[in-house]
This record gives sequence, C-alpha cells and structure tokens, in this order.
Amino acid sequence: MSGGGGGLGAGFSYQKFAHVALERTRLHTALASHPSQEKFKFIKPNEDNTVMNALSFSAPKIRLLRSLTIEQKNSVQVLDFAAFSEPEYDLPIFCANAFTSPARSIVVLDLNPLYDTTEHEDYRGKYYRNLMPLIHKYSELLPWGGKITSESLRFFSPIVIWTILEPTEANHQVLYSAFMDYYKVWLELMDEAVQETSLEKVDRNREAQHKYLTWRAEKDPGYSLLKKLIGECAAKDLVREFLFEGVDSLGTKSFLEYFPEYAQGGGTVNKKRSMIGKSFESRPWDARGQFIGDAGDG
Ligand code: BLA
Repeated sequence: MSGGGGGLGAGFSYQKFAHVALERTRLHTALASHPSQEKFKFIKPNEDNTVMNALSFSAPKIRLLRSLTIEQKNSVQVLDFAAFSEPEYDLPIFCANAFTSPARSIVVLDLNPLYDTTEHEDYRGKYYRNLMPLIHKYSELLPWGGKITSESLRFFSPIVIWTILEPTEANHQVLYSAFMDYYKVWLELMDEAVQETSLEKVDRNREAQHKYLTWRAEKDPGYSLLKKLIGECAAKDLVREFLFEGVDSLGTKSFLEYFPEYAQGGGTVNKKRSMIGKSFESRPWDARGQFIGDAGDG
C-alpha cells in the first residue's frame, strides 16, 4: 500500500485504528452499545466531502469506550479514541488523539493517569513503572513534539507520546503500531483490575475522572474544528454527551472549582487554553518516569 509519495494517500484511515481496537476489545470483554450511541450514530457534518463516525460502548469495568473519526477527502483526518473505566477501578484513561492535515499530524497517545503521577508516586509505581520500556521503543520514531500547553502535563503520564509528524505512510504505520501497543496494554490492565470496595476510594476515583472530563470538555483543542463542521450547538452536545460523557453526571463541581486559575471577572471562564503558557521543549520525564520538568533543556 503506497501513499503515492506519502501524504494523505489511499490506505490512510483512522477508521481502521478504531475498528481493529474494537475487535481487540471483543477478545477481552463483551461490549454493549452505550446510551450515547443512539443520538450520535448518524451525526452529519455540514460539508459533503467529510465523513464522521461516532461509536460508543460500555462493558463490565468499562464505563465508556468511544471513538470519533473524521475524514475529509484529501484533507483533514481526525481520531479521538478513549476508554474510561467504572469508578470502582482506578485504571488510567486510554487516550488516542490524532489530528492530521496535509502539513502534519499532531498526536497524543497515552494512558492518561487518573492521578497526577508527580504528586502520587504510588499511582506511578502501580501503573507506569513496568511500562517505561514502551516509551523507549517509540522515542526515536515518535519524538517529543516540543512545547505544549503547560496545564496539559498533569493529565499526561510518563509514557505519553506527544508528537508532531509529517503525514507520510511510514509515519502512519509507526503510529498504528504504537496505538495498538498502548491499547493492548490498557486492555491487559483492564483484565487485571480489581474492584475497589472502599466507598471513599470509589468516590475519589469518580471525582478524578470527573475533573479530567471537565478539563477536556472545556479546553479540548478539537472544539473549534468540531464547531466548524457541525455548528456550535451540535459541537457542544457532542463534547458533553459523547466525547466526554459523564461530565454532567459523575460530579457536580464546575470547571472553575477544579481550575480556579481560569476565573475572570463576572465568574466566567477565561477562553484561553493556557494561563501559564506553553513549556516543556523536551520530554519532562527521565527514563524511570521521574518528572524532571524543563531540566533537560539546560
Ligand atoms: C493541537 N491537540 C493539540 C495539541 C495538544 C492536543 C497537546 C497541541 C497544542 C497544545 O499544546 O495545546 C491534544 N491536549 C491534547 C490531548 C489532551 C490535551 C489529547 O491536554 C488530553 C488531556 N485534536 C483532537 C481532535 C481534533 C483536534 C478530536 O484530538 C479536532 C476535531 C484538533 N488539535 C487539533 C488542532 C490542533 C491540535 C486543530 C492545532 C491547533 C491548536 O493548537 O489549537
């Protein structure tokens, strides 16, 4: 399958990523259609050359597994694939986001930690210590993408792949391989996950997931493209009832209660993505997963 000189040629499809991942999931558990599926199954963009595909499921241990792909003929391709466990488990959130234009692919692939791994060393040890080889496997082909919205870092794990690539067939293959490696790891963690019985811990997990959903529902970089494709109202519904479903039911705290630094006059949320600005020119974790911040830059 040649892309005909690279670029967004035939054979380039994030739908395949989602399809294979869902097939994989079915080897581990029984997927049921998620209630959000009905409303968004037939979502239709304003532009004729664009196809959107929205799928959502739940399963034992999995509160929400959902996938959104957007394909614009010879132009933009988007993948947003995520898996959230039930709050009885403290599993990381599987997160695969790719935005590909003819110029470049912007990628985040991670097992987003439910708890900040710098503050919660026990959580880092539980889930990431054994996974560090994964990042070494891909650090050359999928190098750190450079400065990033600083606030995003607390939602990333030491094995995050944050990268900006030329959208060639070869890079796409590497991305596919990394996506499947990371997803298989998540499925294994899911298999092994043991239900938390302490109500206090379950509540803590639920709130941590709600905080994550609240962040992404408000600040996700994909929002403006979604608005353009389906209009402001439908984009808001898609974000709150599909992509980050749970944001209106898992907790009652508001964005500003979690992230007060975004408060501005009149109690409204500052529209800026970042209050601190961008930072972290290079990977801010060492080979053991210890946070080193911008230290690597010298
Ligand atoms: C850019 N997307 C980005 C960037 C990141 C992410 C880090 C670089 C800009 C920045 O530093 O903010 C992704 N950020 C994430 C993710 C998390 C996070 C996954 O904090 C999780 C915690 N991207 C999508 C989808 C679309 C999309 C679905 O995932 C479109 C529908 C678009 N992302 C998109 C675009 C850019 C981008 C257009 C470049 C423009 C910009 O930076 O705003």
